[in-house]
Amino acid sequence: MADMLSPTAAVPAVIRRADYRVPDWLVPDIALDFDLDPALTRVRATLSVVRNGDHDRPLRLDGDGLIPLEVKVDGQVLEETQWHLEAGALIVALSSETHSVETLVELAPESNSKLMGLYASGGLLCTQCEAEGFRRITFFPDRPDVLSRYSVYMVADKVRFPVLLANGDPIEQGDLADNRHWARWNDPFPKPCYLFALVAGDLACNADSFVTMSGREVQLGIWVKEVDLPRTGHAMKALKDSMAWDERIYGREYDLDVFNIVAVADFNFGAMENKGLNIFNSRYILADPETATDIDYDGVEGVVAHEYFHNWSGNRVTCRDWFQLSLKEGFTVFRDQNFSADMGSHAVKRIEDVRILRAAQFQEDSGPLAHPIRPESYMEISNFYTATIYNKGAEIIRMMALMLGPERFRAGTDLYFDRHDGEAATCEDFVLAMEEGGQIDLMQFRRWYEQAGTPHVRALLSHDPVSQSVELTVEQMVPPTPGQPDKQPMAIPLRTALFDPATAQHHGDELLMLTEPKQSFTFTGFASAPVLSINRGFSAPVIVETNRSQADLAFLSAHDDDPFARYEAMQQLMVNVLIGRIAGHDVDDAPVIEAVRNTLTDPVLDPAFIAEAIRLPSEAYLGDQMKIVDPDAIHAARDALQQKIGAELEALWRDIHAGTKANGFSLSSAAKGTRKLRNAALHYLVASGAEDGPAIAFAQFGEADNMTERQAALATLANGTSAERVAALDIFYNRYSADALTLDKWFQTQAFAFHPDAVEQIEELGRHKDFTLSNPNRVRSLYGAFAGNQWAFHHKSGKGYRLVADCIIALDKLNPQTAARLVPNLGRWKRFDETRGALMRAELQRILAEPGLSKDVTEQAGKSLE
Ligand code: B3K
Ligand code: ZN
Repeated sequence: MADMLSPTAAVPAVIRRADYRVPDWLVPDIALDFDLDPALTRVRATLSVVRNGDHDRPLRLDGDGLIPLEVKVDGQVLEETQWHLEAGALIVALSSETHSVETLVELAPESNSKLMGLYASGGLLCTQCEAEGFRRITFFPDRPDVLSRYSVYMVADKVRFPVLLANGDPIEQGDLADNRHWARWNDPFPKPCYLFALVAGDLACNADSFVTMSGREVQLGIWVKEVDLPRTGHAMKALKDSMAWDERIYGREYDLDVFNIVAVADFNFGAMENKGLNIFNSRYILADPETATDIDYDGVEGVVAHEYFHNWSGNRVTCRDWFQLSLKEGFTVFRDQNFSADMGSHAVKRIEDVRILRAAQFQEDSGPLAHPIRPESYMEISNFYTATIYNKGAEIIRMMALMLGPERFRAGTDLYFDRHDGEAATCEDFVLAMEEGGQIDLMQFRRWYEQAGTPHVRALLSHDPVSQSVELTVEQMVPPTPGQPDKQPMAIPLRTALFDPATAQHHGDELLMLTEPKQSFTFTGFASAPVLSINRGFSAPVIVETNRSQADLAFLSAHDDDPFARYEAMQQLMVNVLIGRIAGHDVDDAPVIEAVRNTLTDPVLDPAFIAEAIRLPSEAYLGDQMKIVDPDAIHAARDALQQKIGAELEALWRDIHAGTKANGFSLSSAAKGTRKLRNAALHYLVASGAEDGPAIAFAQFGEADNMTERQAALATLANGTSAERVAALDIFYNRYSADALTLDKWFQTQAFAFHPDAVEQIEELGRHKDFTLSNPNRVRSLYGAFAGNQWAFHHKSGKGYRLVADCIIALDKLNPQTAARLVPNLGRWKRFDETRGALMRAELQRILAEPGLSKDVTEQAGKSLE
């Protein structure tokens, strides 16, 4: 990697999992004293430190950009010769087994554009510490296996910062002279410093309470700006539902007397599970029908649940080191996915989750940044909050839950929580608890933690009419990934059923365990050839290839009783037509059109499922099926099929659209499903080319009483070049420009749109007066969305690549973490033709040549070039 970098760039150090050592010093207690002010905050920290083991190594307290104004040991001020700084860390030699160490530093939160540590957002002061932000607040051993009890004292101006919050329980507060006031909070649960949080600001509270299963009353608060208070109801409901769900499903009760959530406008990701004081990106708290789509509502519910669930899977049991990140993230995603499924539709939730996995994680797993869910090394841990750690991590837990069944899985999680409560644990600890509590051998299964890459499974069914038996031959192959050229076979659980085409019945669902490179399974009692339904429910995160005909897939798309498999059959039917045509074959699209018609007219299907099933695979997913992605051919083929489905079934689309006109807003699953189907119908109707398409979309845009329908109509119009497009975008802007989250949708809808001048439009939007690099949501809405618009981003001129690279370079100077998130889009150059590949590489090299590039972007761009 060194030779990829410009001669001046420093190569960031590599941290390896194998190098783990227990901490030299522990910190059982810490007292923090904050004198808060956006321009100049003083932080005094008093640490009780205890030598851990028999060694004479000095105390090393991590720091990032901190200058110690004072260092005391056991109350005595040290001379400057008695301590020194090493790579930002404070090094102090200590003679005894225990000491009290005190430091004083000054911070300028208002100039903290990285949004890590203590920073200012919209008049608030707030913190973000995971993964390594605490070292930007005070000197401390910033690693998750150092657990401390925190006592926090804060002083601030009472007018600007009337509310002072921190982790744990409020102890006392009082007034001071000069309009200042103070508050003290204590957190009785020892925690790693990445879970520290404080917030100071002028906030209003949606206050509620929850009685836990043991009868304790917990005070709940969602803190937002006064004007946003009416938009917090959904988040509060989600919080209470999550608390009840975790008691019911996992037997886990909340432990403190208060639970607070604060919404902030400037946040690097979704939310943060700080103990007793979650801090959220406001987009995952605020929702009302005027501004939030159903997807936004579901996002609020899912993220509130996710952060709440971390109280056990993450906080009570935390991670020993950052290589174990999936221990808390994979498990917690699995928990939030199941919660959301229980709150709505299991079938639709599974389809949505698999779509996300395929779009984000499968791409990652087949590119230069592929890594196992428990990585072996990293340069910057912020780069490892990935779809692999989160979403593939959740799939690994899901497979264990499937193999064990609900009771044994629960026995495993009970053992895990009980055994490791209050500890910093490892992925291996989790697997051991599953083995012991669930009575299963997971020796081979552990490879899912070690090997990167999405396994390919080839399943071929052959029927012998004489013996009336079928043989299913299954082969697996795990592709090479960076640093892992050769792979061992995985343990892959495949839920399978064989359908009798005459009766559309099967003899039960079987869990086949694939453990060898190649295996055969024989089934008897089949006079005629059955149809194979495999990887039902997406039981394993693998790519399955079969020898099923279009007729088999059409059959399954109409009859499979596993909703995921039914959806999957439909998708595969569509993929086969599109990929065949892109390869120049004359593939008949009649089975697709018939399957869509049958699905639309099946009286027993749920509208939300129908809307999922009839959707064409995304351009990116089609690209993933090709060795070399051809964005233009994909776009043309998909557009043509969409137009054909639209035109051939035009009457049906019109009927559905007219018959689903909303009658008052509701968040019931039925109402949400109806809106989803209505929007899909509108989409196909406009795609059909019907002359009145844009007018119908424009009418929906104007008449809708909710953002789900309004935004979908806007998105549909944004794809074309109609006069209605311009009018709708203007109306939307004028109506919502004062609301940042809704204005993000205006940027995002245009960034996702298929428009002939997409790249120029993005360029112009980047210069818009409402665009800013200092708000991560805005950056993601424009450049993040655009980079996901395969056809536009991969414009053969390379203009799209240049735009995103320009953004990365400019943003890196302000906020490296968010800048680095954009880099992987440029990294899949091996999958594109030589011209595009060379253009992408050139942009990566241009980025790497930037002087002063962050460790975050250096790691991502460097690895992407390998
Ligand atoms: N644990 C945080 C993510 C922190 C990301 C730091 N780069 C939110 C979550 O996963 O719940
Ligand atoms: Zn999480």
